[in-house]
Amino acid sequence: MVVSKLAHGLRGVVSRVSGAALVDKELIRSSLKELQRTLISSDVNVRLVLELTKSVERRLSDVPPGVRVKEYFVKAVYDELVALLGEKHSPELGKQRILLCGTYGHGKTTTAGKLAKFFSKRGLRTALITTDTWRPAAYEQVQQLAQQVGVPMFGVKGERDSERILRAGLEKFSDYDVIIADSAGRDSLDEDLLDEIKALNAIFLPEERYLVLGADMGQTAGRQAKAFHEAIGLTGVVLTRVDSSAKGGGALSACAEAGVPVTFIGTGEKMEDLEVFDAEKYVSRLLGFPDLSSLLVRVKEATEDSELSEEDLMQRDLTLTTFYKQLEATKKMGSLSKVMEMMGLSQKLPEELVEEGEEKMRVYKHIIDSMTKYEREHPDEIKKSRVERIARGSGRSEKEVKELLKQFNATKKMFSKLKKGKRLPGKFGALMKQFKGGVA
Ligand SMILES: Nc1nc2c(ncn2[C@@H]2O[C@H](COP(=O)(O)OP(=O)(O)OP(=O)(O)O)[C@@H](O)[C@H]2O)c(=O)[nH]1
Ligand SMILES: [Mg+2]
Repeated sequence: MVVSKLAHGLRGVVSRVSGAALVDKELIRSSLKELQRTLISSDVNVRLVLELTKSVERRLSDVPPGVRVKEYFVKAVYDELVALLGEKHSPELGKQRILLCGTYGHGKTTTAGKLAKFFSKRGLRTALITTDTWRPAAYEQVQQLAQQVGVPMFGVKGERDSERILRAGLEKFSDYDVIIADSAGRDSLDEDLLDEIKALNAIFLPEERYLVLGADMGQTAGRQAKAFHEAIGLTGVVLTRVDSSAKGGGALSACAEAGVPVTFIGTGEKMEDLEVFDAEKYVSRLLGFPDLSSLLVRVKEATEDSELSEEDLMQRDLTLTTFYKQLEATKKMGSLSKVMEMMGLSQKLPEELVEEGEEKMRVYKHIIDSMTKYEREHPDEIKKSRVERIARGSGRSEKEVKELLKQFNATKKMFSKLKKGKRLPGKFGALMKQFKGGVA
């Protein structure tokens, strides 16, 4: 299996460090080199690899008390790999249309069958439409898959007009929950293919627009993802043949970089060989580290203990260390804005912060990770040259670093009002407690 080459390399690195009696600079240095070699051989872009190892190195200069360097190394490698490879997909289990596109032979039709099985198994009435007028026997292939997974299909043998087929299929399956449309591929990503997919997209108006890509594309997957994304606004990539390509790491990281999330991965030729993509699970499996999850929890708790106390939250000045915690807590509480509004502070609330959601938080976290401890505690001192360095280190733009600082300052202002609110009696006092509870 393909992942195993990457897994093998990663496990080697992690077990060498975690099994060492003494973790010194030399061991870290050589382990990071090995990590680089492993990722590059999985076709991860060299720049991303260098950023990743630099990040791990940087974090090791700031190991929280109570955590051993080797544990922190494993945790840092885990975190950085998760950030590199993408996110977690949560498929909508409701009424939807899904359009599959891509060049020849990457697994569109197979994926159409797999997805049909996935959704129908979850109790949704699912149907397949084949609009492929190019591949000989495309109709029969879909017919066979549909039969295998037990869903109806629609296609018109001999019809050359894919748009007409799609319209008729839509009519036929108008009362179905999930309609999956397979499309024709081409040798390469050309105008003809993009025009056809744009036309189908305009008729179908699908909620999900997935590009199907083989993992053997490696980092070139990013280029295709971008091109299709520009054409029809992809909502995701389905990465196939993750089971048989050594370049899965490259393809996953390239899609994440291109800003198109990997939603499902294909892990074999059979209809059940489809997984919802979850970067954390995927990386845990790659690392295969015994007891990884308890190590992660322990390091997380120790880190939180050392970084965050109630005092930090309410009495001391807000720092970037506590800021990130608040972003997370705000999300957990659901609607900070409601609480704030009741306290008459709604004008001051940096709404975007709450709304822009997870992606922003991931970016912010990445940027904050690239700061030194001193910078996190003294954000006012982050001036031009530090902004430049942090941007370089985190692989984000200077604009984003500045934006984070701006958001931080806005929150800091709001926070000082909140602190005053602590003295408010009755209802407001209770609200404050609630806020504190959410944060702590
Ligand atoms: N090992 C493995 N093989 C896969 C996977 N997905 C698809 N395949 C195989 O890849 C080959 C091509 O799959 P298709 O689904 O026909 O590809 P397509 O994109 O529809 O091809 P065209 O219609 O010709 O453009 C078939 O042999 C599939 O069995 C996967 O996740 N793992
Ligand atoms: Mg096909």
